[in-house]
Amino acid sequence: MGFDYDDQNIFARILRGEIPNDTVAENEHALAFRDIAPKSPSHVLVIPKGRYVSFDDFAANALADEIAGFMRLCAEVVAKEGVGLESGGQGFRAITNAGPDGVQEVPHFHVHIMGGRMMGPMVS
Ligand code: DGP
Repeated sequence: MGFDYDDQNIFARILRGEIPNDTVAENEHALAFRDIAPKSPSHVLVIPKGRYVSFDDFAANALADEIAGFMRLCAEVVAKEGVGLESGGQGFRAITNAGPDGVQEVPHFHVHIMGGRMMGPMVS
């Protein structure tokens, strides 16, 4: 994979079962679990099971099946959380932070799916 990956990052440890998580959904390629410090009534993190540091690493280097599995799990999460437009929900925000300027804390690619309230301005 493209970038240096730290096997001791917290999400790698969650994937290995070393740290518990509140799982929302899972498939062959991805895991979705509740954020430990939720910023909205529904705040779920979706991570690939592969060793990808950030969005650009995943986008450039993941296999098509991994990308499809990841995206389909995102769809499952928004449906399960009742926020997806396809299932009559009010909508949500899906964001990913990358690197220092993106204020990425955990160096394993993840998307935040946040819903259950109206979001504020996108950039802060
Ligand atoms: P960021 O890398 O800045 O996109 O955000 C990382 C998020 O991960 C942050 O919202 C808090 C969450 N987080 C950090 N450690 C843990 C953990 O051990 N368990 C869970 N469920 N979430 C965590």
